[in-house]
Amino acid sequence: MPELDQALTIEERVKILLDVVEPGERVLVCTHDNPDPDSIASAFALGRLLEAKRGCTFTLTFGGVLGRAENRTMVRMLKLPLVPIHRVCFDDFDVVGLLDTQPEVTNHGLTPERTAGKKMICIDHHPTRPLSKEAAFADVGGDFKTTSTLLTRYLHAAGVEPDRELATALFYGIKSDTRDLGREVSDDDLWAYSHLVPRTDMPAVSAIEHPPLPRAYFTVLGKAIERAKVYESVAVCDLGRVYVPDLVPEVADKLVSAEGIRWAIVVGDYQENIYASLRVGDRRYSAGKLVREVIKKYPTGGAGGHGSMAGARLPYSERTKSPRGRTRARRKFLRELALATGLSAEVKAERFAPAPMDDNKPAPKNGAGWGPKTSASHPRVDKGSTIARAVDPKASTAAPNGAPPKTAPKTAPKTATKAATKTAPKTATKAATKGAPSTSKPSASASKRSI
Ligand SMILES: [Mn+2]
Repeated sequence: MPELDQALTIEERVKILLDVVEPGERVLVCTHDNPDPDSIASAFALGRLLEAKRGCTFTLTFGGVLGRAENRTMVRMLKLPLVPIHRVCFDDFDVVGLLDTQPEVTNHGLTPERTAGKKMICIDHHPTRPLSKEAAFADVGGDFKTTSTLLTRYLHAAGVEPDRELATALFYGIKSDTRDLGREVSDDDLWAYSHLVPRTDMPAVSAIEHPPLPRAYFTVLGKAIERAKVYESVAVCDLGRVYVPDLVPEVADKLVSAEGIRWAIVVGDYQENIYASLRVGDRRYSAGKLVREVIKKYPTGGAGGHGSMAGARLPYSERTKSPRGRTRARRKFLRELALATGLSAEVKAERFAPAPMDDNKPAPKNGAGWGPKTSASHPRVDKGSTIARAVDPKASTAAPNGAPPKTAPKTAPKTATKAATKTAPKTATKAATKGAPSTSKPSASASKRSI
């Protein structure tokens, strides 16, 4: 089928979709690998839509790992009938649905061999891929910021009322994909969100958003904060091995939330692949475009994403199979992604997080509080490195030399000292509050490493 004309109304699209599926056909609906809430919710919705309008039976399947604690809680609480793809017998189905990704993107289990002779339905809000027009039905691209938005509109147009579980799943799909509508959204996204509010189980959403976290999660988080480096406004981190690939985007989300960070780029090692995740907190940039540009050099890799968030998966090659080779490959990829943001290779690395406070020393007088420390309260200052060196395993494992950088005295912000003196605060708390504005911009050079 040629690409669906985006000028078609939702009613017209639904009609075309329903014409593609025969009554009673068996449908396999598939998310992308390591699915996010948007993919899970929209896949479930397509199954329900075809069940209601065509009397189809459907199986909801996913590839990869259901990693994020939020997503696991979502599936458990809403009793979503997800089946791992390795348990699926493809001969049992006439129709395959692919949601929130497209056949050409390699982040899903619907390989051409598995889907040969079956009708493909693809619905995705990410930019159109040329091969999607070969699907029996493809509604891809468009102005929707989530696939759940499209499916909410489909259900509405078809007169199918979602039950509480489905409505909650779709609501959470939209909420999480748009970060509470905080990212650029279309009128359709707003409509779908408000349409779902009265149908949603809000206590369930709250429970999903605050799930119990495995203790191993904190280990990874600690490691991430320890390892992360900052080049100007670009935070990068090689997580090394992770227990679920979802930790890579999760850490990227955390890093990009830091003050003064525009880009967060995180890589991790999971089974035979490098997982990379990019976040950008500035609407003038597109993480999706950047990652697609970089992945072009790697024919075995795949990438997807849009404005503020994107990801890539790159299998290790024969040449990079050894543990050292894997590390080298990851850091090379990380470096390429970082440089693609426009960063100069000459920029020096800083620690992402300041060194922990020393309990035995008095709190710094300049009101640094929990913010970035000046060199005086920064006992660990690593040797200098540019991004070129940071990707060299030797350089990155270099022991901190413990000496303050030569530039240190310059960096004690004069205004901060003055402010602190002028206002003559008697208590440290006051100093912290008053002095805060002068430290809101991280005193970068303080933690910069000298060559
Ligand atoms: Mn999505």
